[in-house]
Amino acid sequence: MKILVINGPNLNLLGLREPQYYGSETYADLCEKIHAHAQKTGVEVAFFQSNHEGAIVDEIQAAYRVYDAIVINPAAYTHTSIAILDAFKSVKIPAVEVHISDLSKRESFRQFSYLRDYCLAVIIGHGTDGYCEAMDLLRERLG
Ligand code: CA2
Repeated sequence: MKILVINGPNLNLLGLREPQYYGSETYADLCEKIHAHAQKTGVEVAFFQSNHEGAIVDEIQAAYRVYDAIVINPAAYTHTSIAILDAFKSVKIPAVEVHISDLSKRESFRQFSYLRDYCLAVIIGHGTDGYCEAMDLLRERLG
């Protein structure tokens, strides 16, 4: 099974600020953790991070017939992007949405997600472990 992990804007700076929400792991640590979990569970994994909405749309489109599933943390685009939702609706690749922080305890503008109804599941507030849980869920459902 081939899974693409997409991270949205500012997640390249993970570990540099707001440890109360995001912990102290860096983006490189996150990718290493996911890669190790993928190896242990026999999943092929690839990573994409961008600060640009269009680049994320391009990557989702390019994933068509290449990846079996996508794990995505759209970051701030969660709350704003119809374009990312439309890209998923076009390619119909199964996806799980992940958020590192517990959005239920944060600002009201973070309570809405354009993507959540498309996704098989949304994992919120489990820190970076949420990405591994998302991969397990996709393996169980689609594997
Ligand atoms: O909790 C999450 O994973 C979020 O998707 C993270 C986004 C935020 O806009 C969403 O509402 C919730 C923000 C990502 C910022 O990433 C950084 C984290 C630490 C240090 C620097 C950037």
